[in-house]
Amino acid sequence: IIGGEFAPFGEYKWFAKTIDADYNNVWMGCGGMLISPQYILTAAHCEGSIGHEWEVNAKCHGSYSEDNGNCDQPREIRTVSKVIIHPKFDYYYLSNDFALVKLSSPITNIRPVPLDSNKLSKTYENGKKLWVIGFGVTDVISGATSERLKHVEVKYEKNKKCERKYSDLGYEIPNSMMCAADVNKDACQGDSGGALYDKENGVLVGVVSWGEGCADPNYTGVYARVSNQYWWIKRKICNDPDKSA
Ligand code: 4AZ
Repeated sequence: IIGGEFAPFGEYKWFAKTIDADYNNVWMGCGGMLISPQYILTAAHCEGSIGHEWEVNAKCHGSYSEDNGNCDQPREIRTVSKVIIHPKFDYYYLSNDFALVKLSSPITNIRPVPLDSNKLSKTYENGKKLWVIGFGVTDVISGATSERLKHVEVKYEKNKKCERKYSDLGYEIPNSMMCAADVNKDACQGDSGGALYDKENGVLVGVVSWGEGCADPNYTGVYARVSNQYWWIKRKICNDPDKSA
């Protein structure tokens, strides 16, 4: 997260991150969101790390030494029982950059984040304020990431306007994507799979996906648009014969 602040403890308990339990629970470089008791929504291009373990509950994220007693809830760690990559995910264009991760057992003490089921994000005007959340790069020069969860307020940018910026690189911004950033505020490497959150309405509207650089005024951060694939997500989870999911 570029230009952000530490997220208050407990604000995004549904936020999750990839870890490797075989290596001291080291962070594996992607984020995700608990969207039902047993499913995490993340980015398909995080494929390399999403099959390891997941840690949910941002209240305690990265607060091993600096929580000042705020971390009164145990972090929830689960192995993965299934990974579902969106069938139309395109690694070259990064279109439909969605993956669903089924956890080995449900998480019952954390409320999942509601999804944008009403195509709310399609009604946004340029400048609509949203929040990006993650542990990714905070400084482009040093490449440093954050031990503690960060968030930053960014502004929505309509696809046409965003696509114009990317036209010199020949990149397209189809409906399955959406854009948001602000001056010196953006998602960056390591924020992938994390959340673009409409705090006003309490819904998850995007998944951190890609962008040319970070906080570059010439290129806006790009997200997978949740409302575009809401029914795919819903169907996959609801059709899971395991009813606790
Ligand atoms: C990445 O590499 C990445 N500025 C994610 C988001 C952005 C850039 C890079 C957006 O995961």
